[in-house]
Amino acid sequence: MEVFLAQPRGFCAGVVRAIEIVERALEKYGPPVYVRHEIVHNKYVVESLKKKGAIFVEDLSEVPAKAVTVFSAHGVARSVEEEAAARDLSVLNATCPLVTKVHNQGKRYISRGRALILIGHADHPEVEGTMGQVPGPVRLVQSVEDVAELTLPTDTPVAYITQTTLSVDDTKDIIGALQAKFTDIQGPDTRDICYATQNRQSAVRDLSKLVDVILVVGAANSSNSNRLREIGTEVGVASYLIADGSELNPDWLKDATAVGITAGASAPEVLVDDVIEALRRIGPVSVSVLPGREENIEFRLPAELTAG
Ligand code: 0O3
Ligand code: SF4
Repeated sequence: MEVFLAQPRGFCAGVVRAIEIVERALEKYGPPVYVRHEIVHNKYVVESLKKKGAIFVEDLSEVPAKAVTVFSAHGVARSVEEEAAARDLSVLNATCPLVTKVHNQGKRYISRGRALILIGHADHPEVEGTMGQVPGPVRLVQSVEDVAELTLPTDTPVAYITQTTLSVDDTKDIIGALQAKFTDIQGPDTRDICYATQNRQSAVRDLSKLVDVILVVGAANSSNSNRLREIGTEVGVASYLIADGSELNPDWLKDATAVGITAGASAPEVLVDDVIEALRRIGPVSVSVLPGREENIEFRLPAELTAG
């Protein structure tokens, strides 16, 4: 069995930064450190940090007063920031700078008097955070059909922003529908889908040309990982999202001679290794890494974790 690894795959700069914030907070302040929501959408990462003393909560009411509290990479609404301030929590914000950039764009558009449209998935924490960061109503659209249902007059000055982990292709279609509907519309110069999402989607397309089956390593609740699996399926390659090697089903490989592996932005490389090991238990494999775009983006940590 030939195994091809997509490049790039796995951790993005925002995920590396978010995990490092929790680790450094544990070193600097000692456990426990509270984390609101999974720091990134990956059980293995969350369990590893739990072992080091992190406590994960969904609601700040579960955090004792004054405790060190980290906001996850996906961002939070202003109401969450306000609640943390009211409860005197010591906050470290691990929101990815590229998510914060989207928040700031939204605020700018609203301050210029535009009606704001967010392209994204309902109930996703990043969308909840972005909707709760901008001071004004936000209309959420998830599809071209949703655009048709928007009741705003078509000459209303509007602006759009997007979730960072969407399908590049679907988003192009939705932006196209918005531009066709509204006469005065603005959007960010480059779409807000982040570099890591775009690079991983383009790498899985390259991968799909060589393989019979695609395995995407990532969590079921990880938006960017789900998009990678969808792309594989759309181009006609059987594609499966798996958390680790234990979820590999040998039946998927019955007629396959070449298997492609990629990983979502929140999936650590040890889990890719674990999937390769699971393949080896089925039969001999040779592994090669595809050529792909190099990434060298790094984000700075919050100052309080780097000083002294
Ligand atoms: O947003 P998504 O569900 O893809 O989040 P993950 O899986 O934790 O990956 C990191 C991406 C992120 C924090 C938002 O851009
Ligand atoms: Fe930031 Fe993009 Fe990674 Fe999300 S996927 S954490 S926006 S770099």
